[in-house]
Amino acid sequence: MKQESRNSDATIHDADYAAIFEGCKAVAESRLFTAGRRSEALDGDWNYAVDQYDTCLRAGWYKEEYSDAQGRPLPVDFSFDDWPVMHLPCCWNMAEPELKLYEGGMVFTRRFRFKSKTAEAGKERVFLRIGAANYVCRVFLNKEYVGMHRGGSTPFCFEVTDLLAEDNRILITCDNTRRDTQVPMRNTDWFNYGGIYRSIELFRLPAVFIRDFGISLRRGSLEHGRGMLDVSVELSDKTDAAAQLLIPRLGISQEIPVHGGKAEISMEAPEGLQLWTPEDPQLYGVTLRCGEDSVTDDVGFRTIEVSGTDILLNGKPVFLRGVSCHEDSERRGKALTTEDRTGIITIAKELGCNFMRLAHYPHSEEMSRLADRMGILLWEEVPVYWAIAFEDPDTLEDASNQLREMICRDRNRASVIIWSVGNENADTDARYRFMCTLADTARNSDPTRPVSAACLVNFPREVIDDRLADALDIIGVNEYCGWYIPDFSILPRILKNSRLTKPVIISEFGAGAKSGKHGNVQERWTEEYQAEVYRRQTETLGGIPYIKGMTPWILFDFRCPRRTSVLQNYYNLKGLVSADRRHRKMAFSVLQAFYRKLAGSPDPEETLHEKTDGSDACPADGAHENGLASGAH
Ligand code: GCB
Repeated sequence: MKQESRNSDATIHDADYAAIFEGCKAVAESRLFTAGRRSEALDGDWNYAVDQYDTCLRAGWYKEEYSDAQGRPLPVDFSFDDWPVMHLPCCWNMAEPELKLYEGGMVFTRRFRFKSKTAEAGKERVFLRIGAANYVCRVFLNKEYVGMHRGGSTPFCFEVTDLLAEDNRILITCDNTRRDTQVPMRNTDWFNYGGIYRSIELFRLPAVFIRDFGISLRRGSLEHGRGMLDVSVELSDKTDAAAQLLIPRLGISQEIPVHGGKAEISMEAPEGLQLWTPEDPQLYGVTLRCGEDSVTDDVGFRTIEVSGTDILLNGKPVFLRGVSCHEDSERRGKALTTEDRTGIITIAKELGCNFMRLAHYPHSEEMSRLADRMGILLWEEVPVYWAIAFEDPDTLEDASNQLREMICRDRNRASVIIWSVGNENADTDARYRFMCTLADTARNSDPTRPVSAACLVNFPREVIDDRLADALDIIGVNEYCGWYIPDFSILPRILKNSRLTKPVIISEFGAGAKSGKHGNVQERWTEEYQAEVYRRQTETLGGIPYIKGMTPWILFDFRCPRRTSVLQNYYNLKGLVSADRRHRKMAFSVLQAFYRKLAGSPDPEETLHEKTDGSDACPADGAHENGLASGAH
């Protein structure tokens, strides 16, 4: 038992100081449907202070106590308005040179004015939404604790109606300390950017509002005609109401009866519905009205399903010509601009892709909106990466919440076709249970999309036999034959030994190459070596009937603290394109030619030669006969 002491001081002695800030957790169920809603952004200049020792929480800075009960001035350790300024959203590592490698606690605060649009109490409800903050985030408004959120990549909301005044101070603590029980845990192969790096917004809503709204084309329904549209509605309160669904371009105006705050209806898709495909990404403006509330979204209609070893898009087999991608920019970290994201998809399309794997955590929702518009299929993933604390129930709850938050956020996006529940976890009993629970969670939250995960190969036995495959609809496989596994000849044997009855996506293969470094195909880190790995990989994988897609690692070089060799200079160099997005390495053309051939596009060789200028050229024919170098890198 803890011994009481007469002179203890909670601000310095209390080891459990954070316990009182664990309540009011924002979770997927407290989300808001925000599409088509107007918001008031709190983005902009915030005062900030590095708070390595969590003194803000320990000493209650948010209470702004400048004097004691008798009005005598107190010494204070903070000065909000005089603190330096940072423009949010951003990754703090990119904001100031001295924060480049900072991990830990940070306090952000600003003042803002807010004018209620109605004098009638209870008429207007106001919610704060933060697009993403890495990793533990706590919000205080006008000296009161509002709530907290765990997880670095998904949005979260709090109702702040009763705390708002005309003049407000908001204070947010954000802690990106890596911990073994978090998702991801301490060890990853990407940079742990800190900060509130997606928008901070206020939404004004009516007393009863639309919390969630889903609309999709039912899988399997195209076989029997025009397909069925499934619509679901969730209101903020358990009331009865009549909602109205409007899709003007399809002539739909449909009343939806809501009972106890929920509704689910199905209707036959109208004649003239044009299915969404990557080649023709048709989107329809969809509005849902209910009482005083209304939301609108741009939605594409398509089905995605698995049949035997096939992946069917709109009922037809599709090969997923993909590439993996991190959310990372040399200049902005994870806080990419619309232009950055559009540029990424444009380069993926130039590569011949119809598919991208957004690794290893939920990227901004803007990415899936752009993919909807630009026509690219997506794999979205939660950061259940490597050695998660699979035995820890709190870790499972955290992972499951991140998964639900991602699904709620993006389930109306036609581009998103796969939910991935993790990457490269060792096949233990605890991990099996943990991941099966996540697979079930994904299916319960969204029965319309297949579930996958990137599994490891059993190299000693030369077979893909991860037990998790049983729980997946599509098996993702990471293999680095030609790189971490120098002997390439093992790959055909693995593929032959693996008797897989589900579609497989080779979710990773690749090799490192320093942009502009040339040599022969046996010399690691040269573009020639990387191109040779791509040539051999595509030759081998292209001939395996159960392989229905691939997302080689990776589109761009990315920041990576584990990679300290002078050559890598804290970057992972497996990109097909340099980190500044300017230089396409030779392997880019190899994959591009392969994808063009698969897509039945004009002669890839010709295209290749058209583009060739010395540095982008492929090595001479027959180069691969030389084989790949062996030995560890
Ligand atoms: C992997 C991981 C990925 C790494 C990559 C590499 O298997 O899934 O996150 O970055 O290998 O480059 O080693």
